[in-house]
Amino acid sequence: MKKPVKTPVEVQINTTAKTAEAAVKKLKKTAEKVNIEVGAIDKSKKKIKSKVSATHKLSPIDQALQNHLVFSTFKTSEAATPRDWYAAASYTVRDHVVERWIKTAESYYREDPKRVYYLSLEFLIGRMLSNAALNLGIKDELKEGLASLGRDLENTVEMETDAALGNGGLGRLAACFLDSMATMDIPAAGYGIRYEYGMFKQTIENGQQVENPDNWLRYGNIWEFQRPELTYSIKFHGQVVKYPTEHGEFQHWVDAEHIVAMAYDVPVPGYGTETVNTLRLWSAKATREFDLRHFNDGNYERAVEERNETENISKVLYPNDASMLGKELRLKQQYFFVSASIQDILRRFLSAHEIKQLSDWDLLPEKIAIQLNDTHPSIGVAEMMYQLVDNHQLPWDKAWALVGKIFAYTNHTLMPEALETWTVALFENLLPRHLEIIYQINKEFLGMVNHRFPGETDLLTRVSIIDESHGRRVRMAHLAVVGSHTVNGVAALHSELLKQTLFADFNRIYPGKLTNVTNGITPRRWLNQANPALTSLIEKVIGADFKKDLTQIKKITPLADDADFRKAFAAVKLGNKVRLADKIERLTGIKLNTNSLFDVQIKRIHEYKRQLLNVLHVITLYNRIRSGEQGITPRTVIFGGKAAPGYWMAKQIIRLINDIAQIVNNDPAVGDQLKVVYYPNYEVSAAEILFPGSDLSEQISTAGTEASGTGNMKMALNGALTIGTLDGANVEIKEEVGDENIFIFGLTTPQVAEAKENGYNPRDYYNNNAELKEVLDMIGSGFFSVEEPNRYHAIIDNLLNKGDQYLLLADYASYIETQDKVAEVYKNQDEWTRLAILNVANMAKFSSDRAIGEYAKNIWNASPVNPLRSVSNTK
Ligand code: 26Q
Repeated sequence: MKKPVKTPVEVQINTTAKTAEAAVKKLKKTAEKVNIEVGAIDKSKKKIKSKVSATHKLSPIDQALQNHLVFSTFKTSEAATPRDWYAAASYTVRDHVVERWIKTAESYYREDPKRVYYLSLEFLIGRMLSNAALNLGIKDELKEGLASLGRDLENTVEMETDAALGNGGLGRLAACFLDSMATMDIPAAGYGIRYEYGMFKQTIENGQQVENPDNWLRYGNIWEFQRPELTYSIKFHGQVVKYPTEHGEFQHWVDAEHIVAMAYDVPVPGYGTETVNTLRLWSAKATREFDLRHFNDGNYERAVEERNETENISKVLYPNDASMLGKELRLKQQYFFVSASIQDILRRFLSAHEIKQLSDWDLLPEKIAIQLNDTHPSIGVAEMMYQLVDNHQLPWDKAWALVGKIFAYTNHTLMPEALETWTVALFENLLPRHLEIIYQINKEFLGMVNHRFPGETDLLTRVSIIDESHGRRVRMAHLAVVGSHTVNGVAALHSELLKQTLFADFNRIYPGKLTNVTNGITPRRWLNQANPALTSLIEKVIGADFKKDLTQIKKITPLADDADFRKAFAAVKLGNKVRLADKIERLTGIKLNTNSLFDVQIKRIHEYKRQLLNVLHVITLYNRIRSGEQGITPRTVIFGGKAAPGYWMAKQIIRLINDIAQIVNNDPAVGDQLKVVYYPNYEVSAAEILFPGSDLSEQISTAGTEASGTGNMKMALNGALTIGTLDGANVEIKEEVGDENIFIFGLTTPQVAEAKENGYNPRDYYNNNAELKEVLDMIGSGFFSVEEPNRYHAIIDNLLNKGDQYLLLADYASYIETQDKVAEVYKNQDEWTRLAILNVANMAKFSSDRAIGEYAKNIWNASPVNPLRSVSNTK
């Protein structure tokens, strides 16, 4: 039997037809297919007509650009600055985004699919205009439109300030995942904080890092939509009162301070689809009541002060990426955004589903999945319990059963100093009710463990959510593991190590809970947008499908043996090197030889990533040149990356690199054979120029320390060869490209562990390797810091006398030998190009689409909803 069409307007939203007639025709066809009443469509022809004209009112792009320039920026084309043109272009593209955004929201509302919520303290998005235009398929039109008005697309997109709401890998992964979820039509949303100041801007002054505030919102943000009506109240402090009822003891959180979270929505357009998902970022606002309290007291100043303190919560991103620091404000940030997000998630669920009885709540895990990006949002486990038990009066056990089906947690590090713990005292003061909830979770968890593993008291101590041995601290990773149904690492090796070390006990307690999803990167930004020349070369030979389905890129494999293709590929690489060299000259004044090997290490500065090992190689080369060695392959060694402001040793490493650059770059004996560059303020927009211009990708962390790495994938996808250890995703890159197409060196993870167990002595290496000894002596004696010969004493002391924690000396010889091989292969440019092509060809696995596919299938149980396909026929 045919069902009547409930609201014909709902149906017509799906149409892309440009006229009412075409829409009606199309709708009738669809209606027949899905077995709904066709007559109703004719009856609502008038409504359809107005809807069609409303949805297709967008003007041609050149006209829209002109209109926006005048009406949105209030400038004539004579008076417009490049930034005004950027604004006009953004408004123009944004109009196209908004149209699809509404359709997407409507289709999710209609279809009521299971939704995925990605909770992250960081989203390192970078620029949006170029990416939005690309994903919407209107980049060429935009380019032409701008050109017809005498403007250049490249210069226009350059005016946009990066959205740098993240530190590094973890934040950029979140951004790549948003792109993939939208592209794959997954009904997903990101939740985070709208930091007023993102990652600091780095300048290099006298060779040293200087941090400057990132006032990214100074000129406004065209890509966000403030939602002043969408607010939630967030509580801090206060106390818990307990009172008995006939159903047992109840707890109430009272006398708390209230802070308002206000939503800002950022569109996330998918590539080659109508889907536009939402990234919802929360901003802290003081409440009105808050103000009035003090105003009424006549204490105006106190009112202003409190207002500022409150709004500080979303003021600035913590620029620390590898060590946990116990700042109260950081925990406040975490709870602030998690509470707002979970309230928002539950509000959406409750507005779409009628909950009449307890069993109706069983629908919750069928409709929502929450992914925790590291432990930073793991307070969400306790917050969900709080919402369900205290606010919605669910029995504890029922609520806990639901929580266990909703959350999943991704771990991004094994480094002990990065593991999040908070003192019980801080928790008690800031979130007293949540501490009680955590105690209760822990009590039941330990009860279960004790029951299953009787007598293993050490086990209980080790896995407890409360660490009793370090002055009582809450272990956020344990809370995340206990509260999640799935825990994943981010590369095969990392996940294996999680099972064997950090979470070995949990792997015993919850067999099967630990799993792996190897990271990926979005080919839209990291190939198509960053490297248009390589993209069009590939497109010419295999078509454009690889952008949405990176498995297609394998098809270029045979072309590695095609001399013409190699020539074209090498020309593209050279073009990208020229582009990079120009940029570097503008930034630093250093002129580069674009025929030299561009050897690039760009990532956060950290001892475990071993920028210092790279430095040792640079000095080794310098010494060989000075000693008159012939036949050295000319190299440009490029470093880039930020050090956490409080990480003194990382800052010393930056300074050392710059000191070395001064000496090497100005030594007439060196000439074109070696140049050292420190690329200042490495950020997403810089990465888009650096990756395509690289020949050699440095991925040289001590085996067992880098969870995955994603720069390694970006480099290889842009035709760089990797020199790396068997660490993180390098292991899988090697598997994909083959042993002959990657330069692997150094100790393996078990060898590193063994060396440490057997009393590793770095001095043995120093005494037995003349080149190494010379290099270290030069640094230690002030060869690169004549004004202050002792400047790098601590670095040398660490390596020679303090145990060389990351085994640089143990890996030095192997690294140098492998670099020599690299230099040899590079001499044969044609062979190098062949290997580079094979690297690109074998990157299919490292698309974030593949990663998201695995999350959706194995962890979220989520399916795509395409706003074009979805038709209201079920409800
Ligand atoms: C924690 C507590 C308090 C303050 C700050 C932090 C904090 C913030 C950021 C701790 C860690 C981070 C960032 C970690 C990170 O970027 N990890 C990287 O994640 C990538 C994506 O999975 C991996 O590829 C990298 O290997 C990993 O280092």
